[in-house]
Amino acid sequence: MKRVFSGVQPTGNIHIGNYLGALKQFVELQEDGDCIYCIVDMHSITLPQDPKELKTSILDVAALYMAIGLDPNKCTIFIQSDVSGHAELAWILMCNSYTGELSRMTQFKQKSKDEASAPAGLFTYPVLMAADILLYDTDIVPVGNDQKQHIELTRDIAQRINNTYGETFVVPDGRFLKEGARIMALDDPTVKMSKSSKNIHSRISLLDSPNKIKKSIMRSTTDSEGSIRFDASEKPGISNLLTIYSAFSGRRIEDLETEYSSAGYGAFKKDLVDVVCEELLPIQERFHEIRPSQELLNALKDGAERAENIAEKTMKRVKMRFGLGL
Ligand code: AQP
Repeated sequence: MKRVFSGVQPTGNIHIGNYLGALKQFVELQEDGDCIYCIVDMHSITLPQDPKELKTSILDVAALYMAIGLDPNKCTIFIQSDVSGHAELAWILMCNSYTGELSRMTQFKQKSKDEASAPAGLFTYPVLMAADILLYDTDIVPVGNDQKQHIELTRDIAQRINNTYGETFVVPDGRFLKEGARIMALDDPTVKMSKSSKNIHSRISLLDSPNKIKKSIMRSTTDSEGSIRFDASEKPGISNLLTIYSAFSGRRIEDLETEYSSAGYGAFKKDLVDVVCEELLPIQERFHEIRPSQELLNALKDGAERAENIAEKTMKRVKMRFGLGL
């Protein structure tokens, strides 16, 4: 059975980019993989967070994991900071990473560009991500394709250590979907949809009301041509909406182009609102049941115990290879 690992940061509300790029894959994979899904709270403090909001957000993400269909009887769900091996391994990996390779990470460049002085954690966070993955002898990492560079870095670090210290880590592969690998912002389809954008209409969050979903889709940026066809470079707005429609409905983009060949953008957008609401409203219902439940806390506690067990074995092996400790 392949080991699968992935995570989501508890910063802001999970949006349909996170859902279509990563979370939907999580659900699919739990059927025949040994899946470990983490709420990566230590990643979120690379930028300042309000402690109360962070606590709430961690439980929101955990409840959303379960609301979209992750079953704690089939997979492991836990909070990253509950397993100390992540930070411990990150330090060892950091000593085997280079500032040159870290400064090439595009996410660091983007996230640090508005900071007068970027925290060191923002610079080294791809190494913490590598530690998250390598700690669990992961074979497959389901993520959106904005994480491709980080997966490559993880592979490089693992191979480097294996070559120098002997077989220590499983070298993981990323798993990227064709549809939904990168959902773009609704207000600016040249940048990815993101939790941290200041414009709430740039994204659809999984917990948005039908009214908000409608507003965000109806005012999304398209073009003046008026024809519904996929052309990511010339028509990025409508192409992004076609991708979202296709990913939610499971229908091929070519079929949607044919169906809407004589429709206007308004009619297409209205139907897209329905398709999105149809999938998100039942998730929201389940979320509100699970969020206050003891079942959620039990799942996280059991998940942390199982994760800790695996992590402990890896850390023993790593320390032995490096000659650390007694
Ligand atoms: N726009 C996207 N399209 C497809 N997949 C995406 N992911 C993120 N944005 C998109 C995937 O979602 C997973 C969880 O992401 P994350 O929470 O760990 O962090 P992120 O990539 O930094 O997400 P955001 O929403 O862009 O947050 P901020 O604004 O805080 O940076 C990952 O698998 C990611 O690939």
